[in-house]
Amino acid sequence: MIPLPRALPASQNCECPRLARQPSPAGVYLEGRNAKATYSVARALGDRIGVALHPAPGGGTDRVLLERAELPEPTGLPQAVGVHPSGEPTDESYAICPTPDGWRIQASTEAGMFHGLVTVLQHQVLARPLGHLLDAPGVAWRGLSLDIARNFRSPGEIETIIDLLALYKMSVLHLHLSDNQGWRLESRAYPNLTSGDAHLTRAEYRHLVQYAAERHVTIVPEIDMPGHTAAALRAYPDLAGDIQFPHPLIRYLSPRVPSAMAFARTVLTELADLTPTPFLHVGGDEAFGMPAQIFAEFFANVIPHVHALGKRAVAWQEVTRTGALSSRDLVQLWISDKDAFDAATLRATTPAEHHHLIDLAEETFLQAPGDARRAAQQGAAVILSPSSPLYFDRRHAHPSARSDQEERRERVGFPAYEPEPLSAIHDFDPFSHSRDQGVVLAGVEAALWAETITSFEDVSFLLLPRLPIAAERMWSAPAIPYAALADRLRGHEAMWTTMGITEYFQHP
Ligand code: TNX
Repeated sequence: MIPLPRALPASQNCECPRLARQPSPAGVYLEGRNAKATYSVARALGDRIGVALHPAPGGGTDRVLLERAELPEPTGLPQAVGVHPSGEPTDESYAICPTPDGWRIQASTEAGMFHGLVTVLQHQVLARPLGHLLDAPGVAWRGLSLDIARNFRSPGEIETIIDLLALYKMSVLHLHLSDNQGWRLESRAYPNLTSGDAHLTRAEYRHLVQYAAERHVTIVPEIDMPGHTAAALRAYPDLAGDIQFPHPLIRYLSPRVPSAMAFARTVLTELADLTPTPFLHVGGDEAFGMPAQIFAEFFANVIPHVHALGKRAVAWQEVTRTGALSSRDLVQLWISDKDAFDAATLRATTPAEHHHLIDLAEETFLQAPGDARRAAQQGAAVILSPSSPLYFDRRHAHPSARSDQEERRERVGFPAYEPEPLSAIHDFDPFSHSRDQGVVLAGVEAALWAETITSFEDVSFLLLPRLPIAAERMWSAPAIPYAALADRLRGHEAMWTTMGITEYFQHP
């Protein structure tokens, strides 16, 4: 099972029988007085991975009894570290106890009951005996950031990704909704943003928020500003005012252009109206060529606006340089030493007309080493997304076991990143990483950027089997040798295939 439960063996005073029951191929029967909502969602997830979940009363065996109750004994596991995306501390723990005719799942919250059911569903596919266990996550914010701006993903494809997140007990889908290449969420006030381009309608976005919430996944939407906004400036050229940008490839929203500021505030207001949960991601990365003072003015306006909407901001690490964030907000750290911006090499390999652009980019990257310290000083907890090893838009280092995947392996992944093996993700430890950085941990997010992606198959090839490996580290499951994990991953391929995912990296 992935993630591996954190406290497996029954404790001494547990009344659970010391047996481990074999899952039945015919599926399981769900009972529980208030389990109706959980039942329909879990059945839908079961259907996706090929497990039949029947309503009670059913057969005499293979009954799963869902019980909302305080756990019968302390799990011995500390409360998850970090910030839950609901904004409230949330108990996600559950216990499973084998009974004469099946299993009993106990949890004090819907989220815990759902995780328990997912555990049972996975066991049905893996056909391994399931005994007594206690389980709870080690980190509250367990996320995947998905770039649907560079290459759009349909609602159905996003649902599949949400199902994968639910299957691996992750809690956040961060949707990168806008960038230079496209704006992917319908706006009422600014309809030209999406005209002619593939995008989510407001109704589709609302549906996805609901679909995710039912699976205990929170969508954290991102409108990336003030850089990465060329798509908005193409749709509404007036937003540029009379700003003289320092390079033809540089565009940003300036707080000194009134229409640009009205735009930023309005699209965030619309986003807040569509999003019932507390966090809105406001971007803030790579605003190349934007004078520091003007960048700071932008966020001095935008962050209080987010707060006035009743929301909390998440921002890329560059925003720590503005002083606009408060302790309610979260900072996402992404720049790894390993992928340091190498201005010298870039200058040597790019035409001279772009050298000024490289200088401007270098200016923002040179400040990166101070961002974590600034986040800590501002009392903002951080989401760890170090590009190494958590950016999944990185080529796989090892050849695929299937030679017909080699073309894809060479093509997909950001070319500037050195390819990495799957074991690099398995070696990532959020707790030691946050200690090294001297920050307060909010959570962990992997990220899949889409510059090199042209299809859902490209997505699944970069995502699997990396996602379950990362999920296991986010859950803080006991670390086992990588070889054993690689073995366990094999058993999951059947679930992905049943879900209709045909292209996952066939790790050697
Ligand atoms: C950096 S991560 C970016 C993205 C790119 C990504 C490629 C971040 C905040 N900005 O715009 O897509 O690198 O991996």
